[in-house]
Amino acid sequence: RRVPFLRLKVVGEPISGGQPKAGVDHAPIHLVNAGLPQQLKEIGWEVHFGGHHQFEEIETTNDPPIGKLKRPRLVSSVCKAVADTVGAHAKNGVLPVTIGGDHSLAMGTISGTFSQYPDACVIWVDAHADINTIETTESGNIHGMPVSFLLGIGTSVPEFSWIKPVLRPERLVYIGLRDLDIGEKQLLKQHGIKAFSMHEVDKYGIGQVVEKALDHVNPGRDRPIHLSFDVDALDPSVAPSTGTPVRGGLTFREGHYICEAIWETGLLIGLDIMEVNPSLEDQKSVEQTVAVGCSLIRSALGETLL
Ligand code: EXY
Ligand code: MN
Ligand code: MN
Ligand code: MN
Repeated sequence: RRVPFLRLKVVGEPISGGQPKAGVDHAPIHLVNAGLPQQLKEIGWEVHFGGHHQFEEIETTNDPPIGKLKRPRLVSSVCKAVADTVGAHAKNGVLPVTIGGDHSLAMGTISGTFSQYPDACVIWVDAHADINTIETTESGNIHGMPVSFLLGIGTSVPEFSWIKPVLRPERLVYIGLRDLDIGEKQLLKQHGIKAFSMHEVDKYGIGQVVEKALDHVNPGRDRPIHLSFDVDALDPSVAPSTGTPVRGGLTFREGHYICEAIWETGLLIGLDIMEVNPSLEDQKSVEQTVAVGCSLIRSALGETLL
């Protein structure tokens, strides 16, 4: 196989704007300090570490809510910058690996990869569906909303009009869901979006779930795949340092199996690891969560067990 270049695009502050807890913007530094670039070199990648993305030019002081949406201009501007960066990497044949930061960032990463791969599909691994619209959001936290913007559902918000509805409902599949708002459940039904909750993971086992998920979004195994992995999909005993933990999640192996199986398709064109928050829980939990973030990335990028 041709080993594509990997540019490890690490994004830093102020990328916690999609949710209220400080610290999630520090995750990239922690994963890099834990040795991620070197680990990826050891499994055969040419790693280009782009440095920690800075957003000084973005005005953050005057950013009142739009409807319920909190910090909308900040989140929109950051995601637009991320879309441009990720899009440029994709265009140059570089595999963009984005370490969040909060999951609102996926508006940027997916807009970026789809600018180069419009026929791609998305596998969204999360405890949450992140599909709230301006009408359904209860919290106003934009990290609970990126999917709705990418699908182009809900009333459009002019500040986010740069986001094109690049994602079609049938090209999206979820794995790991277990904490949805009522409005989100309605949206999934209304748009016929396929989801494998923890119930299906228990019922079929993770091997069958990944196979069924791929059969849905990628029946010919010929579409590029963007994997957007929120570490809160994992059980809090596996990834404790995250902003919105929900019990009853994926085991360590189930999470890694998903990454390995997607690597095996040979179709991965974009990877996000989101919502590690090194400011939450004790030192041991932080180290554990950062290490899991690194190992999920290695698994998605071809690290073999034997
Ligand atoms: N559904 C809730 C909300 O919209 O606020 C919780 C969202 C948590 C989102 C985390 C990133 O996955
Ligand atoms: Mn720190
Ligand atoms: Mn999420
Ligand atoms: Mn989540």
